[in-house]
Amino acid sequence: DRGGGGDEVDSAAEATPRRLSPRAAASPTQGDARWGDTSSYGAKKKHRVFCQLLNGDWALCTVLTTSGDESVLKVSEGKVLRLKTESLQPANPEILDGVDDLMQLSYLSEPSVLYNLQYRYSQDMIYTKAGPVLVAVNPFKKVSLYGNEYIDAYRNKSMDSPHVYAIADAALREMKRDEVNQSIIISGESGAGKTETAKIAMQYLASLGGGSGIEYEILQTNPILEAFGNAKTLRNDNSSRFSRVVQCAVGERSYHIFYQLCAGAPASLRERLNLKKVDEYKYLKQSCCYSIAGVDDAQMFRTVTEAMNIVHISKEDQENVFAMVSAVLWLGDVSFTVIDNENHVEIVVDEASKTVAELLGCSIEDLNLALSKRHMKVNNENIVQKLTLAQATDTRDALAKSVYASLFEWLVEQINKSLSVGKRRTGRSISILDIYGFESFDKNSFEQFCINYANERLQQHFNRHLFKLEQEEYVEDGIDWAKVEFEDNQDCLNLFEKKPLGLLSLLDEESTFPNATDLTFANKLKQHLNLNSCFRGERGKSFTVRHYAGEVAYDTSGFLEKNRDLLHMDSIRLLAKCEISLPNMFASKMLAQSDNSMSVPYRSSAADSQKLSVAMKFKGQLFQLMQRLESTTPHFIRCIKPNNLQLPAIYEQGLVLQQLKCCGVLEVVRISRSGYPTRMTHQKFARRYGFLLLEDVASQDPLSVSVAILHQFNILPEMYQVGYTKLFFRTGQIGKLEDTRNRTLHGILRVQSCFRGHQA
Ligand code: AD9
Ligand code: MG
Repeated sequence: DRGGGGDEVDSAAEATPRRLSPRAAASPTQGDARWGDTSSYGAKKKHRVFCQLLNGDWALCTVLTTSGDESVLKVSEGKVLRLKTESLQPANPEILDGVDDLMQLSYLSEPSVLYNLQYRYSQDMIYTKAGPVLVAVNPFKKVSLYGNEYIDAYRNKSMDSPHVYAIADAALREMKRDEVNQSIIISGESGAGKTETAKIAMQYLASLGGGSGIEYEILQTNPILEAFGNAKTLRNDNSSRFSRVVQCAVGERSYHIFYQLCAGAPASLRERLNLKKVDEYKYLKQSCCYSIAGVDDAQMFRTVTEAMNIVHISKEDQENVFAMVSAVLWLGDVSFTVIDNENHVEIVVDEASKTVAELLGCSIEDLNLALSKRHMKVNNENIVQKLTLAQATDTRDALAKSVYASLFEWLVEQINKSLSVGKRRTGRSISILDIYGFESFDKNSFEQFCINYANERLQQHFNRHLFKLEQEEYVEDGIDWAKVEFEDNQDCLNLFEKKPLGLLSLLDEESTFPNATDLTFANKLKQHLNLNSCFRGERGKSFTVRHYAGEVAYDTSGFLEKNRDLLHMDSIRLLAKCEISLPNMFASKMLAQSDNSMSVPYRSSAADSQKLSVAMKFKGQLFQLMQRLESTTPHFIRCIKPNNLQLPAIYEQGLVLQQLKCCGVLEVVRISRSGYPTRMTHQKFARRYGFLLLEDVASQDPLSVSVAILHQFNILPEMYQVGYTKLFFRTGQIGKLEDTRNRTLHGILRVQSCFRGHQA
C-alpha cells in the first residue's frame, strides 16, 4: 500500500460523491475527443475506471453496477463506493498497464498518465518515454539499472526500454550521422534528480573511452564541481547552488567543501591554513547543521583531492585553493569595533583578521582600509567615506562571496584547460545541460525571479523545437495535418525583456537611483505594466507574473540590493595588492569585467564601480546559453520528484501531476501522437535505404525511389506522409527500416571479409 490509499477510500466513501474540480474539468486532457473517445464513454459493468478521492488522488476501480447517473465501484478488496458516473474517467485495458511510452496509451487522461508512471515506478522502472521526451522519476534509492552490463546492452541495442543511456546513445549516433552538435537538456525541480541524471549520461559517454583517458578525467570533474558548487538544502542533500557563502537557512549547509576541508585536511595542512572545527566559524554556525546523514565529509575530502590529482590540478594549486576556502571561512569571523559616535568602525586585530591577511597575502592595514573605508570620486574630487558597522559588514560579506565565486570560476577554467591539453578536437560536441526548474514558493524573491525567467526561455526552446518547428515543417512540406494549438509563452518573455518598459529594464533603471526602494520599484512596475496580460500588481511590494507553469507572486524586498550586488573597488584593489597569485588573478578578472561593461548604460550608485547589474549579467549568460543550444539537436529529459521527503516508494499523485504540467509532458504526448515525429529528405532516404531495393532504380529520382522503398517494405499508408521535400513517419516506423539496413550491411561486411580472407 504505497500511498496509504485505504484510509482515503474510507473517507471518500463516507462523504458525498465528489465531482471533478472546476480546474480539472477545464483541463485539456479531460473529456476531449483527442485524448481518446471519452465523450461517448459510459461506465459498463466490469470496466476499469478511475474515480477521484477526497484528497484529489485518482484510484483505479472496477464498475460493479450502474443505475441512472450513478455507478457502484469496487475500489479495493472490501471497499465499495457509489459515485456519479460522469465524474469517472475511463482507464486503459490491463494489457496497457505499464507501457514504456505514454504515447501507446489509448486513454491519455491525467489519471491514466499518472497511473502508468506509478505502475512502472512501483517496479523500479523509473524511466518512461513521453513521445520524444524521457521522463525520469527519482527512485531515492539505488536501482539496478546502471553499470557496464547495461551500458553494453544499450550500445549494441539488445536493450531498448527507456533509459538515460538510450538518450545518450541516440545523441551520439545522431551527432555522427547528421554531423550536428547535440544537447541533452535535463530539467526538473530541486531534488528531482537532474544532476544524477546528468552524471548517468556522462557515465555512458565516458564508457566509450573504455574507462580511461579523457572520458575518465571528465567523470572525475564531478566530485570537484559538486564539492565547490553543491550544498545541503531542505529540498535536497546535494543541491546544485549559486551563493550561499555568507547566509544559510537553519537545517541547510553551505558548500560541501567547507565541511570536507575541516573534517579531512591532514594535520600539516590544517596547521598551515589555521583551520578550526566547523562549528567554530560564524558563517557555518548560523544554520546549526554540520553533517549529512550517510555522508563522511573526511572521506569526501580525500575523494575530491584524488579527483583533483586526476584532472591534473597541481598539489601547489590545490593548496592555494584550500587557502582561499579557509580565508573565506575566516572572513566571516572578522569583527569590527565602533570608533566614533557616528557608528564608524575599524576591524578588530585578532586571530581572524590576522589569518585572513596572511592567507590572502596582504597587510592588516590594507584589509582594514578595504573593509572600513570607501574611496569615491565626486565631481572629480577623491573623497574617503568611513563605513558604518552595517556597511562594513556588508562589504566584508561581499568580499567573501566574490572570493568564493572567483575561486569556483577559476577551478572550472583550470579543469577545462587541463582537460584540453594535447587533446585532439573532433569539432563535434554533446552538451549536457543540468538546469534548475521552475520554482514557486510561498515567498518568491529575486532568485526565483531569475530562475523562472530562465525557465520561461527554456520552455520556449522546448515549445519551438517540439511544436512550432514541427507544425511549420508540415505546412511547408504540404503535409495534410490538422493544426494543433499549443501554449506559446512569447508574451511572458516580452514582459521580462521589453525595452524600456519590461521587468528587467525597469529593475535596472530603479537600481541606479540612489533613493529608490523596493516599494518605489514595485510601484513603478504597477504604473507601467498593469495593462500587460501576464502581469498583475499586488498590494504593497508584491507583483504577480503569469508564467507558463502557473502564476507566481514575487515580493520585491531585497530586489534592488541583490540586483546591484556591489563589490566595491576598494575590495578589488585589496585583492590586486595581495602577494599571493590567486587573489591577484581574481582581481584582474573582476577589473576586466567591469571594464567590459563600461559601454553598458548601467551606472551603479557608488561612483567608482561601474559594472553590470546581476539581472543583466544573468540575461547575457542566458542568451549565450540559448544561442549555443539553438545550434544543436536537443534531447529532453524531464526529472520528476515523486515526494518531498526524499524517500523511496512514495508516489504523491498531486505533486507528480503538477510537475508533469509544469514541464509540458502532457502536451507533448498529445501532440506527438497526432503528428509524424520522424522525417527524412527524399534524397537521404533514397541514399540510405535505396540499396535494399530488389529492382534496379539507379536512374530514378529520389522521390520515386523513396516510394518504391515504402512499398517494398509494406509501410502502411497511415504510418507516413510524402511531403514536397521530405517523408514524414509516425513513431517507430523508421526503426524497422534501420534494422533491415543494419542486418543487410552486416551481411555485406561479413561476405567482404570472407572474400578478403579467401584472397589472402
Ligand atoms: V537541485 O535543483 O541541484 O537541488 P537535482 O539536481 O535535480 O536537484 P539531484 O540529482 O541532486 O537533484 O538528486 C537528488 C537526490 O535524489 C540524489 O542525491 C539521490 O539521492 C537521488 N537520486 C536522483 N536520481 C537518482 C537515481 N537515478 N538513482 C538513485 C537518485 N537515486
Ligand atoms: Mg543538481
